[in-house]
Amino acid sequence: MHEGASLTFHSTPVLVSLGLALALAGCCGTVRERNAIAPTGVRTRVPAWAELVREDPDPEVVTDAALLDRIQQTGLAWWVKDKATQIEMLLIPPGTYRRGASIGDDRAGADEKPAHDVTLTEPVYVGRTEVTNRQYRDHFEHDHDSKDYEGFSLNADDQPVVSVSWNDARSFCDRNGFVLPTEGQWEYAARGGTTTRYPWGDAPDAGRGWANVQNPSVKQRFGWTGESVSWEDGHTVTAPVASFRPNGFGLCDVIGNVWEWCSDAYDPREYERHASGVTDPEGPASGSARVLRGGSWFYGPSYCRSSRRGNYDSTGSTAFIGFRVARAP
Ligand SMILES: [Ca+2]
Repeated sequence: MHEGASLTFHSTPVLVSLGLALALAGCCGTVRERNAIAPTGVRTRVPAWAELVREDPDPEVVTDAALLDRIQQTGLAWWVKDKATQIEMLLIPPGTYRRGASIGDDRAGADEKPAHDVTLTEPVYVGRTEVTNRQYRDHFEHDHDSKDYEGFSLNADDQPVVSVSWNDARSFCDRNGFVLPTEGQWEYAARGGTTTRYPWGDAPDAGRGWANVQNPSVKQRFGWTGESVSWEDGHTVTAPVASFRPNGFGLCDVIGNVWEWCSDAYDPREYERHASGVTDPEGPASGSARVLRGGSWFYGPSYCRSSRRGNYDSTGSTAFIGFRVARAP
């Protein structure tokens, strides 16, 4: 098995006439709990469903002054924990960013073009890490088995859950009051203020310490062909979540570890339709292929770019695909 061989990305989505996207829109449009009152002494607002971890952004993590300002302008706490599941979440503020192929990116696919402005009008909390096996088992499917890959376990409590379809991820979210991030939210969150190909810049080889991707010894062990990064990241398969440094919003593992399901149906021509800009995009109204973002432990640098768009059938699951959750304040 080599890179890309076992995860075939659809070039065209199969359309189905389900009310799925409508249901999604309904979830995303839930009335915000604007009246939640923060405890005395806390300056920022904490959602009713959450408890406070840290009010203000860590200046060593959120280093971009504009992002810091946007976060503080919301009046919402930066880092919270969902009371029911203990899933940690970080505030992603409203804003406008450039989505799609980074300038000069010769690895960018046609579906990443043209780059265009995306405006997000509402703040959203996004999981600080990918959902773990423990969280998935404790709050959805108690006997879920993420299995192993050629003898290397994917099933430890603190590894990201895999062997979950988009439908499974949606069901986990429905059960626990979450939604999946939209593709528009995902890339904004993943870029963390950057305009480069990776959160660490344009050169894949500068990413050491940032991500668990296909590294040379793993490639050699499994006899894969195709590209890998030049550095060793210390992980043969999935790494325990938050093993690597956070991005400009404080999110961990947005690049690498596991592909992350987004709520959107996949349309390779989505960006063409939005060439002049778009506000709060949610993707096509229906489609059985759903968007995947961020690359994974199994994939090399082309697949692990911030703008890379993957997709897979909503009923399919692999050892490379997991998800992170989102929730309105
Ligand atoms: Ca690795």
